[in-house]
Amino acid sequence: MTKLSPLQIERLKYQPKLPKSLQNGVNSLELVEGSATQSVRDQEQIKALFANTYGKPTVTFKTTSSSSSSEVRNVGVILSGGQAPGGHNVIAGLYDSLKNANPANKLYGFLGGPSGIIEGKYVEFDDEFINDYRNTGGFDIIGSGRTKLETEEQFQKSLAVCKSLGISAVVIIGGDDSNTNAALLAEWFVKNNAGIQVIGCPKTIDGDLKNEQIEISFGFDTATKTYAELIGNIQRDANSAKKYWHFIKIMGRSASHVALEAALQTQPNITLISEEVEAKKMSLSSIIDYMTDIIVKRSENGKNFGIAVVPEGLIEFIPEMGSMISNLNDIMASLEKDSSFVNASANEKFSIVESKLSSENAKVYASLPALIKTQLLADRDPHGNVQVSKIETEKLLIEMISERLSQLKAEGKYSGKFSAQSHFFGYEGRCAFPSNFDADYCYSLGYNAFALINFGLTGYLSSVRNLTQPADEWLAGGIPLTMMMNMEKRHGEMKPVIQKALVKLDGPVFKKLQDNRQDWAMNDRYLFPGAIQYFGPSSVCDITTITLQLERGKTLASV
Ligand code: FBP
Repeated sequence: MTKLSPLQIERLKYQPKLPKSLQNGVNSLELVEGSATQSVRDQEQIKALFANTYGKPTVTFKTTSSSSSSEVRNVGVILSGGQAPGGHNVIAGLYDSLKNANPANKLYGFLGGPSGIIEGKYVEFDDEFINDYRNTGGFDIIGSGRTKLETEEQFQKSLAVCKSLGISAVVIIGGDDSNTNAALLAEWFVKNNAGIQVIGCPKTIDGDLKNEQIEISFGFDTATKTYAELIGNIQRDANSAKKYWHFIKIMGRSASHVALEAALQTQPNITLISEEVEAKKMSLSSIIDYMTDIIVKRSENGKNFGIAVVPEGLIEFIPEMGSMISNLNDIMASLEKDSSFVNASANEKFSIVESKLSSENAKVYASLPALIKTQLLADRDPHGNVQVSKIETEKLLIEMISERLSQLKAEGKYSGKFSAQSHFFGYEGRCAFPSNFDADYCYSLGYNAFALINFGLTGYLSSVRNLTQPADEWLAGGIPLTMMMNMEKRHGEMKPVIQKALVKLDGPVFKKLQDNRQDWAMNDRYLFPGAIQYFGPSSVCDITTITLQLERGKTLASV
């Protein structure tokens, strides 16, 4: 066996906590049905597209004193999309649940994401295999991928692979796009009498797959704590050297939950929130004004340093940029397949794109530095999204602010020094050792996924809630995936997709930032969260995020 680090050795021994209802295994459960559901929007279209899986009730589990036997089942599991801390524990929970229900049950892991089920690439798990991965970060147990499962051919191939392995249920661990795949596959299997159930698990560090029943997606807790540790360290450095402005872009493809949570944990001088930028219709130029104003004022107070937190998805929320990117996405759907475009030089590509964009959008595109123009043309992901992680917004802001400050200097309105460092925190947090919260939550989600399978459900998302209470009091159940869906444009066409939950500007989490940001801008109130702790007092090791606590109506002592 490969050599393990001391922390790995200790974490392998950690026994994740389960909600009380699941502690006696899935054979002593009773299913309680809630009321029928409907999709968040576009009900008629979603109902027509998901005729067999639409409108089902939410469900919860209750323990019974009697224990039933469970028929033998083979289950397949897929890790889909971006890595998020705790994925291995979802698989460990699913494995333990299924083996506890009937030791003859088998769990197969499809390799490399959804392509594994199409291509028939898999492994069968056993105790030894699973035990090496308990409470570890990463998705390397079977790998992940972003293949979109949507065509008849892919479904047919998936069916053939499942049939050959005797698989009667598939668990897809993924974010909004991957759970959209899960919903499509579930519907197709029912429509074609395949006898194969599909259950989703809410994963994504982005924290945007949530509603009343899904209080948070797994990975958000660990990733935000990891970024907060790094921001805190940089704040200490900035406050020591007092010579740099640090511009820190924080991952989160679309919603700003990650940046907002990391900011509440660290209290930097500037925090941009994409949803606010969109709601206030802030142009790029007005964002530069806002940031420059703080930089100038701090400089007047003798502080030529500071910290600015920028959400990864910002660029798409700046109205003129969002409109240009959406126009660009439509154009790129065909240009990406056009070899004369693919082989053209950078300047030729810019001209081709500008000639195809609407005149307003072409002007916006043309005004950007070449670096950003090139990054905007990078391949779309399989779901047709521009890959915002590849767009260096933090550098764009630094460049534009530098220009603005030079102008002010020339006008005699600024005499400070502006020296900036840029950072992008994303990959640093996606595979961290799961926090105790994520270790417990993920294990419970996986354990619960098998309970949903055992009751014959399909097209459901594993739901474990009441998460600000001790794990004992968590509530296990499921919600129909179609409940979270609406119609959106992808690759130039309207498609059914799970709606992303964005930061609510009238919610308590954003309000906490709003109430404090002026003070944090000028007076340095930096917090230093330090590294995630796994051993020690519960007040340090087991606390959940500020976002979750505020959204669940908790009052915070620390912020
Ligand atoms: P998921 O929604 O699949 O969980 O992925 C989220 C994410 O981590 C985003 O925050 C980020 O924009 C994206 O993945 C980057 O993905 P990739 O590394 O595949 O480019």
